[in-house]
Amino acid sequence: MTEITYPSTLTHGMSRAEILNHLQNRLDEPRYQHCLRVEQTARELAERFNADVDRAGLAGLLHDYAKQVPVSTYEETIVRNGFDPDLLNYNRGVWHGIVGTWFIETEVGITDKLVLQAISRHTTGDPEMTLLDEIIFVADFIEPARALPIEQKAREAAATDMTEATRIELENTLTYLIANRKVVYPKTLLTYNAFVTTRA
Ligand code: DGI
Ligand code: FE
Ligand code: FE
Repeated sequence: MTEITYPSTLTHGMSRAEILNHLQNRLDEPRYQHCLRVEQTARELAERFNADVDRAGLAGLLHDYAKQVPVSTYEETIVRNGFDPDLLNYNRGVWHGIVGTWFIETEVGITDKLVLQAISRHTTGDPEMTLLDEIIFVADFIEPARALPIEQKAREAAATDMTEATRIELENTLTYLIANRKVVYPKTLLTYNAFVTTRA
């Protein structure tokens, strides 16, 4: 396998090795390995559907960069940087996408809007997802270590139809949240509604 490199237009000249260093500083080994698998899966999906392979790979690699940022750091970041205060009623599951991009911008220096948007949307989705957004959302769910039947079903859908794969994942997310009596972030529900009603 040839080594992955990213164009300096996306990374401001930072090498992939330096990005990996940043990730390793923020993540434990299992989560870091998950990010590497999502990078690879996102690149494969982007090739399959003619999306931007480098943006997909970079977003996949960094998507969980802020998954292990301490809760108190999140709370400070939300208050000090103009994020919706309602976010304080949620948790790292919701924060690490929407607020996580703040850490990726300030600590890793990634500024590409499409990469940051895909990362921002990777947990809750968005009623209007781009193909790149769907690729990151689904790659997270179907990376090779994901072995549940519902994950296999989404993997099969992603062979031909990213919107259907996204819909399967959204159904699973809502089912999981309700079955476990977890609070649903409004955007997660809005995304679900958009995909079950109006999307082809
Ligand atoms: O970060 P990963 O584990 O790889 O995957 P992810 O970014 O899809 O995060 C999944 C977690 O996020 C899972 O524990 C459920 C949680 N989550 C997603 N939507 C919501 C949510 N949690 C709450 N409370 N509300 C939501 O709407
Ligand atoms: Fe995540
Ligand atoms: Fe993830």
